[in-house]
Formats: sequence, C-alpha cells, structure tokens
Amino acid sequence: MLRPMREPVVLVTGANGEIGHGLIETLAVEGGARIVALDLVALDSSLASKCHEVVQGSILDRELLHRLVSRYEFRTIHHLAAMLSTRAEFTPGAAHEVNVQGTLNLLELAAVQSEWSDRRVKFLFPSSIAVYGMPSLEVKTSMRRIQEKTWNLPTTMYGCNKAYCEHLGRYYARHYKQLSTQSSSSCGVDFRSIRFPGLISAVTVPSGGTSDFLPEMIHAAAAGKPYACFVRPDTRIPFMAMPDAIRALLLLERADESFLTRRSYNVTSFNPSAEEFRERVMARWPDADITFSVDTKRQAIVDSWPADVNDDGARADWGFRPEYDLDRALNDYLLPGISGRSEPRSVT
Ligand code: AKB
Repeated sequence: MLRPMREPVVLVTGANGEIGHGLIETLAVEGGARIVALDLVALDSSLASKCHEVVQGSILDRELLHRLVSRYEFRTIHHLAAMLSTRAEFTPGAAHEVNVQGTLNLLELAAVQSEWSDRRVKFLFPSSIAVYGMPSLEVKTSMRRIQEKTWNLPTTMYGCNKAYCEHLGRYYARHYKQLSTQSSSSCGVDFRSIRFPGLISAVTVPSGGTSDFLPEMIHAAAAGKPYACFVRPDTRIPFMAMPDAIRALLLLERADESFLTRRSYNVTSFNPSAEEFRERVMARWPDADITFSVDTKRQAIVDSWPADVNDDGARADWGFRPEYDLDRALNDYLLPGISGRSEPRSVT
C-alpha cells in the first residue's frame, strides 16, 4: 500500500523557553535537524530563522496537534513546555492542565505517530529536582547526593506534575495498551527524562521558577541593577550551565536504548550556596548591589529540594560529564556571555 509521505522532523514544544533557546541554537549549529517549534508565544526571531516551521499555539489544543501529525512525521519530540514551580503555586489547577494534560497530549501524539511510522518515537522530557521533597532542613543538610529512587515526595504542584509525568512516560514506553493483541516492541514511545537542577543561561533570564535566584542575581549584577535574593545566604541546591544541560539532552537522546537502565536520570554540575555565588559575582562586579530579603514561602520550596543529587546513572549509562564546574561556568561561559550582551531575554 502506498502511504502518503510526511516530512520527518524534530518537534520542540516550549520552544521559546530557556532550554528551547539553547536546544534550537545547538541543533542549528550541528545542522541536519528539521525543527518544528511550538510555543504559546511568538518565537524569538533569532530562533525562528533556524526552524523549518514555527507554530504559535497551545499543547492543550488537540486539533492543532492532530493537524501537525497529518503533516509531519515526528521522529523525536523534545517536550519542554511547562509551567514552572513558583508560577504553578499561584494557579495549581492551570499548572496541572499544562504540565500533565499537555504532556499526556504529547505522549498520545507520539504513540499515534509511532503507529503510523512503525518505529519508536523518541520523547525527551525535562523533569526536575522538584520531584524530590526533603522532609526538613536537618534531613536535607545531613544527606549527601540524593539518588533517583529516594525522597520522591514533592511539595509543589510542579514537582507532583513532573513526578507523575515520569510515570506516564514509563507507562507509554513499557506498558502502553498492554492488553492489546497487536503489541509490537518495534514501535511505541521511547520516553527518556532528565531531572534537571536549576539552570543558568548567559542568554536568557528565567521567570516563574524557584531556582531563579542564582540566574537573577548574576543577570542583575551584569545589568547594574540591585538584586534582593529571595532565599537565605546558606541555601544550597544543584545547578548547571545551560550548555551542559543541552549536551545532556542530546547525549540522552542519542544513547542506545539498550544501555538505559532507567527512564529518568539525575544530572548535576555545581551547588554553591547563594552566598558563595554572591561572592563570586561580587568579585566580578564589586559595585553590585546584592542583598538578601527572604521570602519564607519560596524558601520552604527550595529547602524541600536536595542540596545535591547523585548522577552516577547518567554517567554510567550514556557517558554524561558536565564540562562546566562553577569556575569554568562563570569564567568561560556566564561572564563573557552576559557581559557581551546588551539585554538578556526574559523568558517564561
Ligand atoms: C523551577 O525553579 O521551577 C525550575 C526547576 C528547578 O525545575 N527551574
């Protein structure tokens, strides 16, 4: 039977977000990937020219998703769209809709896609350290590097959403329609997820997250603006420079599925306290006006996230090694990148 041909492409949802910026730039430099970018807001013009098509719309719009399936063969889906942890607490119901129903829609799209093409569709999902829930600051500070299977009791809607979507992804990858007589291991959704720490980009400033205090601090200092950090000076969670996050995503995407021992992996790079980071920033901009004004509610969220995570699985299974420790991230990536820009882009 002659099947209508659809173009093979990579779908990136939440394309205008921080990870979307880094991913599209990197894929464009590598060449070869035809990117269909989907976002609620208009894509930055610098990114749009690097995409095969830019679609402005919602991951909750199933008709739109069906139209996309009718035109394209999605071989890989980077599902980056999400409502982050702070914003999600103001509208938990809407966050659930976007973070869970949106992800379910994309997983369904991947499953349908795979049935059409008779091949497994890679589904890359950025999860988060927000899936963890440390019961107290004492326990948090007494624990070393947290492993994937421990302390999975998130306290935020966003963390609950990410944790549940990891389960959904595992279901679609391993157990989808398990009672069907037509099950075939050659197709289905090849779900792979990374529990990202806080991310710092030289190009964009995040908004709506709770790990935003470090990126906000350095971008404010570079812009000569005062910054009141919303967590205590001793606050410590893991972070990573954006190029390492993008490398991790692409390494995991390209890993042989048979080498993967789990569907969700921790990755990490450095974990300075807010004060240690402030000292590094002050060394570069001695006149920077950085103070602390603790928001106790947001502090409680950050205190529920681990001080460090164990990423041995990512290292063993797909060869992940961060290239940027804190000093290198500052000296070779953040300081030159931020200083060289007039105004970083603020993304949601
Ligand atoms: C957030 O703060 O919500 C995110 C995250 C840690 O996943 N940056």
